Amino acid sequence: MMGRLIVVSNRVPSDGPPSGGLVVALHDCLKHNGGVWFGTSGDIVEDPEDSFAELSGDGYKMRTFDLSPAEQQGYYLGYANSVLWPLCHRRADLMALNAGDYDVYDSVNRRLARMMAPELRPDDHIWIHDYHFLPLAACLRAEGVTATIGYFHHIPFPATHDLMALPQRDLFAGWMASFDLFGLQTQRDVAAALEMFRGLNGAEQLRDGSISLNDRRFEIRSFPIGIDADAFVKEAQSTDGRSLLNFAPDERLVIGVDRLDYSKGLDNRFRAFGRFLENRIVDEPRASLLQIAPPTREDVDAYQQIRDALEGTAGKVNGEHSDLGWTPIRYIHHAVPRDTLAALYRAADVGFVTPFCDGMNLVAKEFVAAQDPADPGVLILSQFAGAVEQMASALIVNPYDIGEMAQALKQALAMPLHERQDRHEALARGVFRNDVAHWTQTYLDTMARISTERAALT
Ligand code: ADQ
Repeated sequence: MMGRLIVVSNRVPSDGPPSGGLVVALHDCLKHNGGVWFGTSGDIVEDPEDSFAELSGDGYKMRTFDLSPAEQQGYYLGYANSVLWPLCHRRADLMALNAGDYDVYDSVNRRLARMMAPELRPDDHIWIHDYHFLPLAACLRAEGVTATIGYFHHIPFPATHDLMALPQRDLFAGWMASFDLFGLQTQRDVAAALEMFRGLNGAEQLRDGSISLNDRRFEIRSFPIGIDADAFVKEAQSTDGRSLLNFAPDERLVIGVDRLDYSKGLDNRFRAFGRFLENRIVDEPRASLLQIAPPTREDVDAYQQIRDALEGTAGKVNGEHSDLGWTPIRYIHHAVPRDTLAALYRAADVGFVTPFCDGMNLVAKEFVAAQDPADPGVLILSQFAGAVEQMASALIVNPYDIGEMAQALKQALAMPLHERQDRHEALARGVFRNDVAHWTQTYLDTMARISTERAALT
């Protein structure tokens, strides 16, 4: 790689050793290439300074900046998580269009660009992550930055129809065109992005697949994110997951693991599990649903309602089906350590992953990686998770169809060993081959190619 790698993400792993597939993968790249990781510190202070705190990473630098209470509200909770998140998850109806939030979002991006620009070099490769920083390349260009800038959108690309509901819709294409590479999770997302540009004055799709808009030329490509599958196997084998549960010996385990978010389809999942229990034949072994769903973004209104709704549905299903020794839905509201999570996946007969809309969904991949290939569990996967493009051997369901999901549970729990093994083998091949290291390498190779092509043109 030619220049330094510069990473920008909302948070930097400044509080202890990096954990989680993406963070570890970015950490490894930076350690290998050298470079700088920029992001917020997590501290909210009254008058944040217009400068970075410097922390040492392992072979690279971290630069963090604080947010003011108004910035935390307008930039993070407001525009990023109450406008762009619902917009991208087909929930334009949940957008909270509060006057002023966009201005704060814009000003945080401008402030960051102003602080970053003096530290950047023309041969740097800047890799910006996620919807908190959609305007950042445009802001950096305005500061005179000429380096190659890539972006990765971890969540779905918004539908053209929904984008019309965004007051800043006219700015969206310009934000994208200020990057050199706009990375998306899936082919479906690329198609949605191209559709947006097809209808746009001044935009043209060139023969090599790149887009030209006014004086800019950039590429839109898909890079399906993966997990650190090898690490996950080790974690899954570290503990016997069933020993952590107070389960009857023949009790079957269905597992769901999600942040508590309206995009994850949790209420329908519980209702489908209830329908499955209604149709159950009495002599069949019991199946329980273990749902691990730590609350997130509790300061955002839409998130406060989900917890109540879910507790209501779980209470109803449990009220109808529990007996003295059995609670069919066990619902845990907090994060669990990764090795515990991995061991629970391995102990499960079914991974129940049913989002209404999801960029990729790493839980589906983690579930597959954690299985014992000799006796694997079955993955039930929503047709609306980005992961579905690579995981066709799962049982694919429509998360709006309660009956179909209930039927899929029945099918999964009755699936013969050879079919489980065949499906698992096909899924595992993809999960191990297209892991997170492959993802970072493919993205960075593409950025390097673009940077070489740009240099040849000048
Ligand atoms: P998320 O919406 O957070 O990510 P997902 O891809 O499923 O969704 O990743 C969640 C991660 O958090 C997984 O690694 C999971 O193990 C972990 N996790 C969830 N609940 C947990 C719990 N209770 N305890 C411990 N760990 C837990 C966004 C996009 C996704 C995209 C990813 C990565 O919304 O679509 O796949 O980024 O690009």
